[in-house]
Parts: sequence; C-alpha cells; structure tokens
Amino acid sequence: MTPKGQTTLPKPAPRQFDPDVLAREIVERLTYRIGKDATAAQPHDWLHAVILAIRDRVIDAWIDSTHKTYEEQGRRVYYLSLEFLIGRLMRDAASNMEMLDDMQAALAKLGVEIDLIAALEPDAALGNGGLGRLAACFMESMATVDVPAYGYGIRYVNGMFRQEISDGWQVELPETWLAHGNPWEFERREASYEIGFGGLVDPAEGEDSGPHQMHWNPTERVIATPYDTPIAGWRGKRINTLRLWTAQPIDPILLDKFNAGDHLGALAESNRAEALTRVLYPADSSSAGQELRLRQEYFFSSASLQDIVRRHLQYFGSILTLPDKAAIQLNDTHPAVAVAELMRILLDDHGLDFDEAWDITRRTFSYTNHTLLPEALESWPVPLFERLLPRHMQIVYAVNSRLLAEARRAGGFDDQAIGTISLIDEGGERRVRMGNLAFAGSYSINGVSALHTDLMKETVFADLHRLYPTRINNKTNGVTFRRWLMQCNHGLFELIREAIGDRFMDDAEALRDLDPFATDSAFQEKFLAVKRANKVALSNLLRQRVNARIDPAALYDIQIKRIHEYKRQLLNLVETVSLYDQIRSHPEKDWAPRVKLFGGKAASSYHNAKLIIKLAGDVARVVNHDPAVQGLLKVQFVPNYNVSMAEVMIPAADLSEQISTAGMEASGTGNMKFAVNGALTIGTLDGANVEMRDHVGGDNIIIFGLTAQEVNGKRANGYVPADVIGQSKELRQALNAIASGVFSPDDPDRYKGLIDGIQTHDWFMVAADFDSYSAAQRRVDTLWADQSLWAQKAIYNVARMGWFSSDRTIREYATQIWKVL
Ligand code: 26Q
Repeated sequence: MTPKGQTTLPKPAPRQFDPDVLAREIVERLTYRIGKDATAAQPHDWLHAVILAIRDRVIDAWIDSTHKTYEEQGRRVYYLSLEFLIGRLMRDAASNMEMLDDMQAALAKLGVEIDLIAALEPDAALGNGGLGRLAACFMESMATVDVPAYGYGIRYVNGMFRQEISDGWQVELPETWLAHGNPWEFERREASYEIGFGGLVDPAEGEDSGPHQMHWNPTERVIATPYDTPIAGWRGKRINTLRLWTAQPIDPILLDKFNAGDHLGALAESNRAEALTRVLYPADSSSAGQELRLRQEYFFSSASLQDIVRRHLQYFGSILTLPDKAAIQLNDTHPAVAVAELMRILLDDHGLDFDEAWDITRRTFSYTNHTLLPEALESWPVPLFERLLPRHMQIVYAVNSRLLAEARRAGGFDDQAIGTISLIDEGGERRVRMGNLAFAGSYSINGVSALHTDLMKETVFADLHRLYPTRINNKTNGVTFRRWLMQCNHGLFELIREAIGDRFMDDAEALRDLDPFATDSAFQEKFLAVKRANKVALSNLLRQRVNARIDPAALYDIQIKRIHEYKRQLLNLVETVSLYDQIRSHPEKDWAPRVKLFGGKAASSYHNAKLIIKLAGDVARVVNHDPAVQGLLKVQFVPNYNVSMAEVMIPAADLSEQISTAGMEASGTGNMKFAVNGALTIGTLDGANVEMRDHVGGDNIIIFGLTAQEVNGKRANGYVPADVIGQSKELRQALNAIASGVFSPDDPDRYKGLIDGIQTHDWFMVAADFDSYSAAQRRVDTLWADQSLWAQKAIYNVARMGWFSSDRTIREYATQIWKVL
C-alpha cells in the first residue's frame, strides 16, 4: 500500500452533486458493471446500478476516514455482536450522503421510480430483534459522532427466517437475502485467519517459554474470511466498517482425501465448515446450549480478536499498548469467549505472564447486558466447552481460581456468594457462566436502561457488584433518528423542518423547539394530516399484502416486537376479547373505532409464542366477521414483521403498546421509535418506558400496572391469580371465552393450556395487570374523542424524545467507557 502523502497515482475527480451527473453515473454502472443498456434493464438492474453509484461516493469518504483514523493514532472501538439487524441500506446511505433528492431526480429523468426499486432491496436481517437492531443503530451513530469503530459479526447466509402464516400458524422459511448478490460488500481474502476447534493442549516447548505458555493443537481448522460493508454516518462525516466473517474449509477440496478417492469425506469437511456461518440462531425462550452456536461464537470471536491484534501490532508494534488503542465492546455474552481468546493470544502467542495478560484483558473489554431472564443467561456444559476449546477451558479455570481468591480475600462473601460469583455453575451439570466470564474480564459492565441497571445490581450480578462496586453503569438505549424519523416519516420530517428549521437534523434534542407548537391548533391539524397520510400508506400496503381493509379514520393501536410471554401480546389479546364483548353488550356507547395490529416472529421451538400468533389470527377472524362491531373494532396480525415493515407501521401508529411485565424488558427500543413518530405510549413502568415518562411528561404517556417491585413482591408472597380473576367479571369472561373455544371452534381446547397458565401461576401477571390495563385503554378511548388534545400530547412526544437518539447513547459510551471522544 502506498502511504498517504507519497501517492503518485492520479486521484479521481471530486464527484459533483447534480441529477444530470448522477443519471450519467447510474447509466454508466448499468452498462459497464451490469452489462445492460437502459432498454434492457429490469428493475433489479436499476437497483443494482443505483446502489453502485451511491456506493462509489461512500467509498471516496471511506478511504478518507481510514486515512484519518490512521493519522490520529487514537483508540479504536470494536463492537462485537452476533447480530446486526441492518434492514435496507440504499435510502439510508443515499440520505446520509445527502444525495437522496438528487438521486430521486436523476432516476425520474431515467423514467425510474425510486420507491419501486427501493422496495426490491432485501433486508439484511442478521439479527433477531432489539439487540441486533441496537447494534445497527449504534454503527450508524458511531459514524455520525465520529468515533473510529469497526463492527464485527457473522455473515449469515440465512439470516432471520421469513414468516408465513398458514392456516393461522407461523411457518418459518429460509430468507435468501444474498440471492441477487450483495453490492454493498467487499470480500477481503487477504485478511483471512485460521480458527481451531478441539484437539489437545501441551506445555509449550522452548527455553524462554513461560510457565503459563501452552501449545494448543486443534484437530479441526477452518478459515474465516471477512466481508466489509461501509457504514455512512450522517452527512457522510465518517464512514466506518462493518466486518462480517464467513467460514470456509481450509482446503476447499482437501486434495489428499480427494485423490485417495474419498470424495464424500472431502465434501463433508467442506460442508461442516460452511455450516458454521449458515444460520442465525433464533432468540429462544431459553439458551439451548447447541454445540453449533458455541462454535459460531468462538469462530467469530477468534477471527475478530486475531484481526484486532494483527492491526494493533501493524500500527503500534507492541501488544502491551493494546488497551490504550483498542476498546472492545461485547454485545451481550454472545462474544464473551473473546475474553478467554485474548488471554490465549497473550499467553501462548506472545508469552506474557498470567497477571500481565489478565491486566491487559481487563483494560480492553467492556460488556453490555441485555437481559435478566435467568433462562436466557448463557452457559455452556463444561464437557462441551472442554472438548471444543480445551485451552480456553484451562484459562477459564485459571481466571476463576484468581477471581474466587480475590473474593475470599475481600471478605464478606460466604460460600453461597462465592458460588454465584464463580465462572462455573456447580448446581447440577457443571456449566461455564458466560455472563460471569464477561463481567470478570471487563472494566465496564452496563445495563441498557436505568431500571434494568438497578435490577442488574440487585439480582444477577449482586455479588459480583459487591466485589467490584464501580464497574456497573447505565447506558440507556437510543435509536438513530435518521432512519427512524427523517427517512421513514418524510411527512413529519418536513413538517418539523417547516416549523423549527434544520437544527434538529444534527442535534435531536433541538426537537424541543417544537414544544410551543403542541398547543397550536393549525400545527395540530397539519400533524394529524401527516399521521393520516401515513395511515393511508399502511392501509394500502396491508390491502396489497394480506387483503386487509383497515380504515385510516380509526385509532391504529400497534404491538410489534418478537412474540414472547413476558412482552404480553396475550394481555393485549385478552383485552381485545374483552373489548369485543363490551362493544357487543353496549353498542350504544361511543366507542373509539380501533384497529389492533400485531406483528412479530416466534422462535420456532417456542410453543406458547406460536400459539399466541394463532390466537391473534383466531380472534381476528371472529371479530372481523361480526357485524355487531363493524367499524368499531378490527384485528389484524401482520405477517413477516421486519425492519422494512417497521418503517411503514411505526409512522402510522396512534398508540404504541409497550406492556411487558415490569422488570422483564431490559429497555425496549421500539417504544422510542413510536414516540418520536408521534404515537402515544400505553405501557408499564418497565425498561426505558420509565425514562420516557420522565422526558415526555406523565400527562403525555399512559402508564398502568404493577411496578417491578410490586411484581417481585407478588411473586414472593404467594400470589393467587384465581383471586384476581374472581373479582373481575370482564377478565373472567374473556378468559373463559378463549379457553372454551369461542375463537377456536375447530379445536375448542386449543387455548386451554395457555389460559390455564394465567389461572394457575400467572408468572407474567396478565391477570394481575388486566383491570389496570383495561381501564387505561378506556382512558385512551376518551382521549381519542378529543383529537386536538390527542395531537397535543403526540406532538409533545415528538418534541421531547430527542434524548433517546442513539447519538446521545454513543457519546456516553465514547466518553465514559471507551474514552475516545
Ligand atoms: C442466546 C443463546 C443461544 C441462542 C440465541 C441467544 C440469544 C439471541 C438473541 C439471546 C438473546 C438474543 C436477543 C436479545 C435481545 O434482543 N434483547 C433486547 O435487547 C434490546 C437492546 O438492548 C432491549 O431493548 C430489549 O429490552 C432486550 O429484550
């Protein structure tokens, strides 16, 4: 590579921003890259050509960013995540490069409709839900606030499955997002690494080998090859890299086996390697402990660590300065094995002594926790861990003995406390606790909302927190306002600009300037008109997709997120059934016309979640066919909810359902997206809802239900759901209707088990919160009748949500954890 400043090659001419120039660039790419002329081009070809035209401009800025990072010689951030839920990139990149309007004009000159081709871009759905989407928002915000950062992950061939609904049941189908190629990515074969599994460990030989230096001889080796995607920050200020690894067999045809006639054996080896990066594991109700998942975690952690160390040595020469130049953020425990991998590299490859290696490791890593659910905390059976990663198992034991000795020295930790601090869970089958490993190996451990962070200190990490009281800190989540306001809600974006100018485009907190407009009736009307247009757009899409007819005049009440019992789609459905009952009993009351929309995927093995989807469809069928509630209540399950669907549904929402059992949703981020788009939230005091209430004001959010503390108290003090059910006629009727087969005449017992769970233990407090939720919904009805007041509250939400920009979150990480700004 030619170092900067000594280049003798001519630089490309600076690109112009002009529709005519752009149109020419698009046609050039169509001709010379795709090999077609404008008359032969199919819509997909146009999309490809447009992406290449945008990409080339991104690349100019990418190269500049790389030079800048190099010259600054500063600390870099490495964001390790098994998930990046990016969605589409075309509009995002064009908008951030400030060429979206010109692109639209250029395409118009060519007779191509930008919206039509934009819809052809597949979603990059390399994630399950909130955690993966947060990583995507963070990548964009890190580029925006000028943090030199690399995202590291896996290039899954099959990301999140496509959900079809067949006879009301979820069916999972593979999504082939790479079928037409991926014009955003660059293969970097020169940056490949070898990754080992299994085998034996011997003491290292050689005179100057340290006592901790070992030689690991894996039986199985695969190659990790990266694909780089540029991520453009707002106004193209900085372009960072998302580096995703793919697995390949060492020798694609294993010549010796092949020559020996064992063709199948050779292919089996190759399939085994490629299987590593084939599928994204679904977030399940529990961490199942699948061997392939641990292989994925190690594969990507090792490749990323080798890459980070290689880059560090290339730039800075000495491994000892790694913590000054690299901040590695672990997105949950999924990459926690990286802690042991860095130790292995320091001990075995660089010959450091143990304390020195541990000191470097603990100054390099920081860890974000995203869940308190005990069943979702990752742990691996010791025998599996040991067989796959024998050297790492030794390191875990060695770290553990020091950790426990430290706790004993500190005093105040009885055997039980020592047991919870240990990296090994000794209750039953011995398991490696990845949360404790990540905690022990990090200088910072953060939760994702104020409440969640407090609960971390009191529950899962109580004893580790006592031992290391300064490590846990809070970083409340945020979302990127470029994608989740400016791009997805063009109408609202323009309305805001017209009112308060452009400042909010660079500083989301400037949305506050909108506050005085909340009580301005002319502005309220414009706001409602924008909302109405967004509802019409959603209505049209749903007519086209699922042949649903939903009236844009009705209140759009939306719950979209992964299907999980703690998120309580079931509470919403039980309330829907109860409302249906009440409307039929009292048709004379002036009910607010409502459309209840549900969307979300269930993990394929999560029985109750799949049953909840089926129930939504069953309730929809009955309600939507009953003339008694025509025009007053409609229910629709929207299939295959994904990032692109969210971009249409969120701007169209009047009411956002954020109704998890208090204490169980770490943060939520959909809650934030709805509120900045002018929906009112009906929600519990859970996750970031608590802080949203503080920001938008208690009058502008509808809060109901038990607090986390009350949930805890009830669970501890022998809560009897039957008592609550006995006291609520509405609840009793709704539960009985569902359990007795009113909505499932073809299989009357279908929901017996589901409802039985509420009647017997009600772990998720559906019965306990029902009356409070139902009353809150009736307050919503009353408020809806006053459209001016409704608009006022909605506008206050838009004006006061600026703090929830992921730019703010990233600045906090950058200044308080990574120390890079
Ligand atoms: C673990 C082991 C094996 C297989 C899969 C998994 C796995 C995968 C994904 C476990 C969990 C996840 C995803 C978790 C997640 O999305 N958590 C959400 O993170 C958001 C961002 O912080 C929060 O807003 C949500 O509250 C939290 O639920």
